[in-house]
Amino acid sequence: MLSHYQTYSHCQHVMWCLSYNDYVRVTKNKYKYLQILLTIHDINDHDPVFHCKSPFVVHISESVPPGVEYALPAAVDGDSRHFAVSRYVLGSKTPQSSPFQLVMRRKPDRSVDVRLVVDRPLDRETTSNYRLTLTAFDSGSPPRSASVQVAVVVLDVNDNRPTFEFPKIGNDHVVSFTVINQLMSLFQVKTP
Ligand SMILES: [Ca+2]
Ligand SMILES: [Ca+2]
Ligand SMILES: [Ca+2]
Repeated sequence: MLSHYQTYSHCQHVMWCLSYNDYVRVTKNKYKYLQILLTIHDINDHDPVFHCKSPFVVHISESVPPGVEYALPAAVDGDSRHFAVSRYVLGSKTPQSSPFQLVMRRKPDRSVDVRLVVDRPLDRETTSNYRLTLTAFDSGSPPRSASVQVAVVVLDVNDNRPTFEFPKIGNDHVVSFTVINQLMSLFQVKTP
């Protein structure tokens, strides 16, 4: 009878290792130590998943200088490390070219830090929001993927002076000048 066993998870490419250890009776007075190691190999049967609302909204002031970073959501994957998320791609649905870059850093605990980096100066008066798509790919062949929408809202700062707008000269003004000219003519006639 095998009554003692141990389990190990995520041993490199193996999802589960089960080790059975026990003594089995061979003859009436003879026992033999038996160890059975079962390994269950992983396959890429899970998609990456983003556990956040879509769109994921990021507010960025138009005054931030290039280089400033903002945290983006990371995807999780139920498979072993061999088939987990390995890369991210940032796409843009905004007609204007995206002023953002994507940076991915592996942390000591093997989790990933995904960051949106401001690559060029922003101007709210030119573009006040950006619609981006963050896609996570795992290491399978072919890779499985998941996407989340990222909405960047550019916040206003007081970076514009007040300016005067001069009215265009249209028909109304032509009429006014005409009336003034007529009045001045009359005045000149009546003046001795
Ligand atoms: Ca996977
Ligand atoms: Ca501006
Ligand atoms: Ca502004």
